[in-house]
Amino acid sequence: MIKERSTNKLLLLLLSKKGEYVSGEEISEKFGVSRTAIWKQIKHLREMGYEISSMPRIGYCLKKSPDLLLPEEIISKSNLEFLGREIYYYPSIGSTNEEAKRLAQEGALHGSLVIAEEQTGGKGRMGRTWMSPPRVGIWMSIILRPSLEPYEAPRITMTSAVAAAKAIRKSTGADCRIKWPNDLLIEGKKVAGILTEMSGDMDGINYVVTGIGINVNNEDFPEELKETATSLKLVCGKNIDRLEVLTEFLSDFEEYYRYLEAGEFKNVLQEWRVLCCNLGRRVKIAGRNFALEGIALDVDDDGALLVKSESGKVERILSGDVSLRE
Ligand code: BT5
Repeated sequence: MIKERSTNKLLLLLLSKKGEYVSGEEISEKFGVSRTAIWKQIKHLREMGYEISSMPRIGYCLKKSPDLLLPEEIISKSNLEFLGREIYYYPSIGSTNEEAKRLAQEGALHGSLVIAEEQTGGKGRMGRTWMSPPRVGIWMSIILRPSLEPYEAPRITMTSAVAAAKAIRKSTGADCRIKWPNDLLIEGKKVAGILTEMSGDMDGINYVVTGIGINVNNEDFPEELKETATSLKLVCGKNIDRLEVLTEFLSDFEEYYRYLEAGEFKNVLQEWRVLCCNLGRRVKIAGRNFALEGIALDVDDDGALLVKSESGKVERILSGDVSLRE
């Protein structure tokens, strides 16, 4: 596992002038380093997959980036306020949520991001696994220190769901829908999942980690997921730019999170309702120790699903797995 690295300033400069030549002289003056040191860094970037052309006496020009979710790529492609002030990037890790919790315990800043190209122990809810093969998806966790009460934490899952559904819709045109409580579906198949974990006590929330997994360029799934899972590539029939989906998601997340912090959760909820595919439909719910069938009427401010059961009674469901009946 490679530890988080400091931002590569040369890469940031080249990205900000993508397609243009930057002279060796300008680089060496800017960063106070020798021409040889620059050459070594260029060599390293090329080894990572960057296409950089060099012309004697003219300089270096970044032509093409590899398909990697590097912090420099995210920074240069987005205009974020609090997200990504710290970005921890890993080519491979067990679980970004586990790493984010560890970093949060150590004091990582509100808005820090933990991103991996591959997870070897990706987690779903209730001890389930999340398949996260290398370089095809967005496997990411956000560390938050919200001024919410612990019971309001499900609002963060809802905010992530709205932001992710919007980002997917914008960057692919696909009809991505939210399935309560934490799934995103396209054509009835799961394209993304959210896992929100919280640390808090009677006095309030210490931190929240919201983890999101989006299947972007997966070409197939193991037998047991074939019927239920999909990816943006499978839906659109072409490769999708992971960085574009990710940066859209981050800017949408910031937009909706602002409502959350400003006490205007109703704006998020309104979007959530429009995007949700459960409401008004017959659902079957499997909870940890209950099962229920009925009509999903609505969600409330705490993220609970309101289900009208056979007996006519409206039940408030806080967690569980939903299957759509008709
Ligand atoms: C979820 O759980 O859907 C939450 C997934 C969260 C994953 C992110 S990735 C970044 C962060 N770090 C982590 O370790 N996790 C988060 P749940 O609703 O319990 O669904 C899990 C179920 O989805 C599994 O039991 C499988 O049936 C199915 N599944 C597993 N991998 C999948 C995939 N890549 N695509 C679609 N379905 C999958």
